Amino acid sequence: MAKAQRKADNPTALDDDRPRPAAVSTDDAATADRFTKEQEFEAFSRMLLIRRFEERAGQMYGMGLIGGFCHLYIGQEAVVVGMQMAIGEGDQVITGYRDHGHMLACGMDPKGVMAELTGRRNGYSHGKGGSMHMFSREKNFFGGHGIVGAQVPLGTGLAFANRYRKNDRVCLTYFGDGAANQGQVYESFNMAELWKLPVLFIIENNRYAMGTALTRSSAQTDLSKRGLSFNIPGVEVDGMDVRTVKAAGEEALAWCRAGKGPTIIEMMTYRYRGHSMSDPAKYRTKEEVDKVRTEHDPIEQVRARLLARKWADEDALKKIDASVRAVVNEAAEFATNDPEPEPAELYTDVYR
Ligand SMILES: Cc1ncc(C[n+]2csc(CCOP(=O)(O)OP(=O)(O)O)c2C)c(N)n1
Ligand SMILES: [Mg+2]
Repeated sequence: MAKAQRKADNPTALDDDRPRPAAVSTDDAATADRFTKEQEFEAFSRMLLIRRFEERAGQMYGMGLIGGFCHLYIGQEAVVVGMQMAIGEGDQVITGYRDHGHMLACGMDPKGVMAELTGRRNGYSHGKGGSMHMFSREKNFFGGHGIVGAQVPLGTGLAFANRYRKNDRVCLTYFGDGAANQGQVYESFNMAELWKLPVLFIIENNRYAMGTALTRSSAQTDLSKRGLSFNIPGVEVDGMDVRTVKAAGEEALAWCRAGKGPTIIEMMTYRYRGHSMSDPAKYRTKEEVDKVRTEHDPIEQVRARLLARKWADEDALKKIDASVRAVVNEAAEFATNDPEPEPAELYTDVYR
């Protein structure tokens, strides 16, 4: 099974004594997980796309261009990018409402995602779904689910279909630390292990469920152990380091593909922004957020390594940033000028 990345230091000093992700550093302690130059560049630009897209979505929300709920993924980018660097052709992804990063990492069009956020006709759901209701069969992205934990039985069902069709695919089922306390998660664990389904449960432990810290809501805060009574193994991984994410993902996927059933990866991560755009964030200090941002940022880690190895200079990295910003600008422009759906659209995609 994937090796646990248990780090000795406790940099974010929260109110439990669990190990915390390693600090931004140019050292290569995890030599086995070392990236090539190409992989570092790939990780850098893919994470940056999510970061810049989310920053722009936040601005557009503030301008009143995006309505409803909007949950940003800023801070957690290494999780989904590292996993997408590990998956194989045809593997599926399903997650909750904090889903923009997953869609972009799956290769969905930033224009279509942003246009859905602004409720326009060329959005992925023709402007009728918004942030939490986008799907792409083509890119194997199965949502985006607003009911906490709902994606877990759905992802298990996708894995059941894979098993039934003998197609060798694995369903990556992402959920949060808060969702890990949902009953349907454990019904899914039971069936997944009983039938040895190819499902990889990825718990994105960003330490909070809305305004509730994990330590306030959970008797067992080591979420990698949550499958033990079903005989599902799990590991805890530094979810701020894209290299350790990819390495753990590859091992876990090999486990699932070998017919050994489900497994769990608990990704230790952190969200910088509020739960949603309307979160006053009274439950944590600014210092706590700043500390993670300055010492553990997933993108800064890659930037620091690229510079230290002299694989890039500041200018080259600025150029990548500029090209990522151009993609995001184009998406924002499109999502602002694309018309709203025709009123007749109200009667399409409705099932009786
Ligand atoms: C069944 C259900 N209960 C409550 C809610 C309200 N709610 C929305 S998000 C959320 C917190 C979930 O936190 P977590 O699973 O840690 O995910 P994160 O937001 O941190 O990504 C809650 C309680 C909901 N959407 N669905
Ligand atoms: Mg959470």
